[in-house]
Amino acid sequence: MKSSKELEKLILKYSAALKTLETEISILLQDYELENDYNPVEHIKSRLKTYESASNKLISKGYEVTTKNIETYIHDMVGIRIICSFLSDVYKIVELIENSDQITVHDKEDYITNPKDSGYSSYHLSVYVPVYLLGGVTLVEAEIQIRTVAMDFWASLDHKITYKFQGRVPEEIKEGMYKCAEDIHALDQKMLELNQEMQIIKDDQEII
Ligand code: 0O2
Repeated sequence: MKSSKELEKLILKYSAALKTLETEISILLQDYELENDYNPVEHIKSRLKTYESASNKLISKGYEVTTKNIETYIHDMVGIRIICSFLSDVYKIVELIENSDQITVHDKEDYITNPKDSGYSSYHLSVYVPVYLLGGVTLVEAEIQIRTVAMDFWASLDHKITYKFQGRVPEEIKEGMYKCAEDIHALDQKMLELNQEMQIIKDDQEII
């Protein structure tokens, strides 16, 4: 199946969806910055899930590796990660995307308010983006992850640990990571408060 036209079509569809999503998000953010003189984003990463990674995910979920099953059961073939400085920025970006006419949000998971058992923290939006191909328009599923720099630091080490131990992570490392996730949450709160205090002092000085 790997070299079939069917698979090439699927990859074309996902690549087009990624480009549409990147463009729409970039326009929304530029417009927000013009309106508010503030850019809530540190950086953005995007990726198409590899065929190998999609196949492994299908196998781990107990499904046969077919293009149909990739379309049905893999919800994050197209992925964008938006990294911001402050907790409040995460929710600003969620609101921007929810109000977009191009992107349809069909599911959201607030792992910041309700972190995963591992300690993983991030805001996930499952969305549809329209893709125009010869046969007409199709809605393609994508996942947008929005998180702070600190949460991203945690997630990237967690990803390395999971990969190193091939999923069988020793208990003491799991506990250490959970503790770090708690510390990161407290740090994000403190940084947000300091930023708000700084803003109030700056505004007062401007009035004087
Ligand atoms: P990768 O390599 O990042 O693509 P689903 O993926 O929707 O079938 P699930 O697990 O309910 O199933 O989805 P969820 O919770 O939205 O998580 C999807 C993605 O979130 C993962 O994709 C990771 O990117 C990230 N994620 C979730 N939990 C963790 C965690 O404990 N640690 C880290 N580092 N990332 C996490 P993939 O496909 O698993 O991985």
